[in-house]
Amino acid sequence: MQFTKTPGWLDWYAGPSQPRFKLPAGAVDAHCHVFGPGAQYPFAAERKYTPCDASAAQLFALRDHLGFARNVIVQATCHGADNSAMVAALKASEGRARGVATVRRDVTDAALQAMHAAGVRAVRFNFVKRLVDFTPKEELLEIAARIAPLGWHVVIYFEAVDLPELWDFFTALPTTVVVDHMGRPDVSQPVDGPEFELFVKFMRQHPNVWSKVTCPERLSVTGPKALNGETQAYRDVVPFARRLVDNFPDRVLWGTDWPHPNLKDHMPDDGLLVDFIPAIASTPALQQQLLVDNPMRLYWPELAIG
Ligand code: 0GY
Repeated sequence: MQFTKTPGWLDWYAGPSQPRFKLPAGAVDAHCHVFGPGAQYPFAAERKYTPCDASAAQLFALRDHLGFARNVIVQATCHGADNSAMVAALKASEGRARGVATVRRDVTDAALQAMHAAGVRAVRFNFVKRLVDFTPKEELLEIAARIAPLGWHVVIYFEAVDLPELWDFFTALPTTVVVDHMGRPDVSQPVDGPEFELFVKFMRQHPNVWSKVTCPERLSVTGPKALNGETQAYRDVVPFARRLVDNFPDRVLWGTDWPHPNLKDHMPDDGLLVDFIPAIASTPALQQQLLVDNPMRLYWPELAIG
């Protein structure tokens, strides 16, 4: 099947730079996607965007170029609940990738078991209205109850303004809960303002909640350019991510978000994204937790040390 990508959609950055920051041995890119290729793994009828192709082989080439050892591949909404592209990528990784799936309530136990064998360790519940249609919360709770015995967790994606309304649902989930992109804060607001305070409270009061300190390119208003003598790209995102890394060093994850769906103004150089890491995890010990110890504990517990 032939697909035409959504107008204005930027392709992922070919030829990323070599990061200056050297990743610790065993680092995990804990948030990335594969798209198709559409001719082999068609995009879902219910999708809200049509991406460019971004194959498993291209993801693994990026992994090796940047110096990561492993990937966590998150099912993208453009594939709906057909996890076959993601699962094929897990199989092709030969144990170096784990997956986060999207499932509906009619998923069979056999399908869950097959995904587990391939390396899936979580489901994603998405509440970002531009990406998905509404799924009733009782359906999601039913899914959560079915995946919990497999040792899987739930990844949640939502906008910061929706946290108050979703709070009771999130805190009722029976598993570890991993939040995508810090709950998408409005980084033009103060880092100690009410919106982000609520997110910090969410993590403080609920030790089963983790956060990905990801997507500066998606959250930033100041953008990638250094301005007025500043040398820090995405500098408005730094205090938010840093606050989470400093306060919850054993419950944060980092990933590239390659191939960066839905970006229309600016496509990041993934090498420069890696160079952003020391700005938010300021010591080698914090970097080791963020990039190795935490993702290994969550996705490869059988290999994790300590
Ligand atoms: C991300 C962010 C986005 C998209 C998706 O599954 C997706 O389509 O996650 C977004 O548009 O904010 O994590 O890649």
